[in-house]
Amino acid sequence: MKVLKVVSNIALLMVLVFAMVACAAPATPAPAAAPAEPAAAEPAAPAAAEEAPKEFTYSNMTMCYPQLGAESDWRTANTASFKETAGELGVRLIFSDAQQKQENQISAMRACIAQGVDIIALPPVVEDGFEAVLTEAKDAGIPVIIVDRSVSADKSLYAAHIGSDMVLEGEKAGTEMSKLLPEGGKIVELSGTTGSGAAVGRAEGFRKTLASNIEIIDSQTGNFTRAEGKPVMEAFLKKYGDEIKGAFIHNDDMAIGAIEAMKAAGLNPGDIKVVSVDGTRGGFQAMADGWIQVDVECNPLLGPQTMELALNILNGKPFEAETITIEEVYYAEQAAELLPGRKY
Ligand code: GYE
Repeated sequence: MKVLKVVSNIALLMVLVFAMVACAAPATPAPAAAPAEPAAAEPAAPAAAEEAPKEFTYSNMTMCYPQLGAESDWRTANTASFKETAGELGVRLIFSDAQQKQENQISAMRACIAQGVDIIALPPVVEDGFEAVLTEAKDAGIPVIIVDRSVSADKSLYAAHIGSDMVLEGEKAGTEMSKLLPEGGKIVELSGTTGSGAAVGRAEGFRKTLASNIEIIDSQTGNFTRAEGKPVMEAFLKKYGDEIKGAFIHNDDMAIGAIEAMKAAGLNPGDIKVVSVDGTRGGFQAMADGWIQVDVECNPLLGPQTMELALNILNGKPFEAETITIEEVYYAEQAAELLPGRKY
């Protein structure tokens, strides 16, 4: 571009000199706008084209995805879904990993706003505290799609939400736990990241459908990771021993950590009835091995739908403000058969 400009400037000079010599015009400086031809040589876009709204396509769209972390197999699959879809469609994806820290996620969003991306897809680590940065995006004219977990911010601050109904997942888990413990009994809860839409919704839904003869004697967070799930279960086992008849665990990674603790304590599969969430391959394997009785599915493969939604938003086409992922409930008996077909 620079070379082009230099060449066109030289051309402009030559034409000017030629015009001056040919017309024997007085040697006064030529007004800048005088030569019509050389001006046309400048590759300036006509004003009208600037005013026309840009037609977005996958290949001219830049999407920012400030991922919240890499805490679970669910998250790994979610990241892969966005990266693979972007690669296939030709979308330019600006990806970052906030390591489960909200301040990192907010900084990543601010960097994207400063770069002038076309759209931001945000999987919020927690529900509260995104108002300021969402307002900044809105003021900059950058639409935001909330992906996966929810935010507590006013709906006017973002364009759409796409993800699971976490309350419904909790309700399904509560129903299943009630079926697993018809006689009732004491159970524990290993909850997800404190303040996250996933943990808040699942806890709420679970309590709605749980039979009244079942008592949640303790609930602690394992932050959605295997590493933190294991010590939480160890502590529960130490404290309550064989009083524990069931465990509601908010994701498969924490369940896998908790199973390690159960094995170490000498328990057998099924001694504690486990209801988990996600339906990852790891969860299915644990079901096939008898450690998890029921797995409530939570689908992480949100890349294709989110990118299609983004295109509609950017092009001013009609779009759904709320898209809920359709999900199943899986049982230990089906696990071995379905495991090879699981996509994450
Ligand atoms: O269940 C868990 C992940 O927000 C739905 O986050 C997601 C949850 C998912 O770490 O495994």
